[in-house]
Amino acid sequence: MCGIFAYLNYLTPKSRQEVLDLLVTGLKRLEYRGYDSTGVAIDSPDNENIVMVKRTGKVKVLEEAIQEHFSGGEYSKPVLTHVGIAHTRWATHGVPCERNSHPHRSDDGNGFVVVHNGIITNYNDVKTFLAKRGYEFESDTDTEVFAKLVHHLWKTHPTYSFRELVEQAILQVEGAFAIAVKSKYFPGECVASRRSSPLLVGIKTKTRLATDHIPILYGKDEKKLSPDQVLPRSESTSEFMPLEEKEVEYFFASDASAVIEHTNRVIYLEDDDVAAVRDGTLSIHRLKKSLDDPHAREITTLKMEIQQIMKGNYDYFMQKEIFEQPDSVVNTMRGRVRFDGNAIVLGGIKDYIPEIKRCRRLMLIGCGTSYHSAVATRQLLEELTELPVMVELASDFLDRNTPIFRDDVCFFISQSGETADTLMALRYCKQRGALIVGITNTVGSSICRESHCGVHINAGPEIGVASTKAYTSQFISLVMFALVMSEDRLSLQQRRLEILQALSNLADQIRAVLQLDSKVQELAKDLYQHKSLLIMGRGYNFATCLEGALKVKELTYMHSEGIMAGELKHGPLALVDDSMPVLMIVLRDPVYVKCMNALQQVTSRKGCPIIICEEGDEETKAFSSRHLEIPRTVDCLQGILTVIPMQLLSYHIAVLRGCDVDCPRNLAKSVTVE
Ligand code: G6Q
Ligand code: GLU
Repeated sequence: MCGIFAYLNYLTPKSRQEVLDLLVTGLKRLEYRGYDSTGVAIDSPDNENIVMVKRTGKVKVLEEAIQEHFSGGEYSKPVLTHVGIAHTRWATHGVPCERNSHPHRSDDGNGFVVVHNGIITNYNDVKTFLAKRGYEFESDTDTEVFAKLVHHLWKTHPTYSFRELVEQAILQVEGAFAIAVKSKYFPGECVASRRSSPLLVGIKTKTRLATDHIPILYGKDEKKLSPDQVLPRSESTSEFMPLEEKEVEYFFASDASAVIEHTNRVIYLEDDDVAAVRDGTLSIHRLKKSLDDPHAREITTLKMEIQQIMKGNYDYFMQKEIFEQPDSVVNTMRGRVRFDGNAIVLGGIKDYIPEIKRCRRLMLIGCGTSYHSAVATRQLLEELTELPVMVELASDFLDRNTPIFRDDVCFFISQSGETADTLMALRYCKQRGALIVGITNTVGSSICRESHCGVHINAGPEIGVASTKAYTSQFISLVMFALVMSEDRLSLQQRRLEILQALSNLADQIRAVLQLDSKVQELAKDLYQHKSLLIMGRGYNFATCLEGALKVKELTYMHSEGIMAGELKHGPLALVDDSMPVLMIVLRDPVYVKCMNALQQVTSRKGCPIIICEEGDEETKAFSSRHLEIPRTVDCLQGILTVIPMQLLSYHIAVLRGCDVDCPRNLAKSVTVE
């Protein structure tokens, strides 16, 4: 999810032009997170209103628009106190366009404006509630409901403070958010909050902050609060700073890369914290006090450089994205899988399910890693939909002029949503009357727009050219579709419950597999000087072999091949000897015996395979001194867990070989040419 940046100067003279420069620079520091549109909101020169500029495209486009709209005279006069908010958007609800860009407003008078990262999953309910009370919506986003909800609360609770209005609003919304809100009715105030999306507050004062924490307040404590509990005090006296010295600046941001150049003193907000600045004083509030709640939020000192902050504690974006997968798979399921009721709702295709159930066959079409997600889920789709399922490489599908019929349902899987081969295949099928379903990570992309319906995988922007978290989110999205299709099949309910249960454990199990990182790094040292790596498996793990081999090829420039273990005797076994690196996936699933058979074929030719097996499987481990043990999950989800070691292995081999992990040679993140 993308970028929030807000800046509040209190008794610190800044012109609106300087504030806008700060806001734009803050967005530039967040560009690396990926986005499709931008926007800012500041006080109007007459201090009576709020003015906004929003644009699709790069921050540069916004910067040019700001220079066009907000330059000269009034904007160069310094103001002592001001609040500006800014946003880079990665669309989840509503295509990238000016109308859908943030900030979003409560009414034509810009009474309240909000910037939001994340997904408000119950936005339709909130929208209905507000529409019944006369609110008209101007965007297709989920975010807009928040601005209007705060406005509605303001109208119905005139005595509420700004902080209380926002607090009451976040009580009503579900999903993930990081938000910053400003209002013309509360000049000089800013309120921010988060739930499942990151948000921090930077503090900059003329004198060193004497305090290293901000107390957490509950309910209406702020009226009882003694000044020294919240005012940053100068070091020199035990009193809090006299008014004229209370110059202070606050920075609200999605991550520290946007703050570090201004201050290294930051507070990382926790879920459901509400941070409010009023009269230059920062206070942090929580609605409910729980036993393990600390009494305060610590003001930490950043020690990282900007570059490092952008990648978190990781050296490469791809590495960061591998480790994001416990969270990205949850985001893919968020608001869709109801684990309590074992129900699944895919809003983007639910109206088409009856038509899909009557179709002749399902066709899954994609390229590269996206194609592999189709291979990975084909067997489960056949099982739960009881329909024929074809998986096709888009390029080959077009070369063959594959026959397509009106009662076909064609899925187009694409992280970027712009891959030329996949898009051409989509248009080929659409011309022939098939139903088109897009499975993409990019709202507003060509494949997204040209599909009749679809599922947004919500993996968040993927920066590394080699796809990792998008693969597992595509995988999960197709599994969710299979579960939706079998909702009314009595004979499949037990199977569905088993899968839903496994989905609820997936994030923790991915975390457990990621713990193997250092062990994988050791294995990479054995492999990185070789010329080739054979990866063997079958059944639900054949896709992992294909995907693992692709990762090795594209990241390390080594040859690698995913081999169907059942094919060994038909040729590939000739490659095996005591010097050929082999990795085998052998899990306790319906094809375990056949995989053990393949393992014995390899070891009897003096092969020394690395084995990916289930935790505690002593029988399988006995075949090799090099093994990676992964947690047990339902067979159709094993591919999520077995691909992680492959992602890590290809990463570590690439590092050892000195390759550019994020931008492998000859490759692009989106192949928009055929
Ligand atoms: C894999 C690469 C590449 C990608 C394809 C399809 O790591 O990223 O194989 O999967 O080029 O791209 P889209 O998913 O964007 O269509
Ligand atoms: N869901 C919001 C939208 O689609 C915010 C997306 C984001 O995180 O940028 O506008």
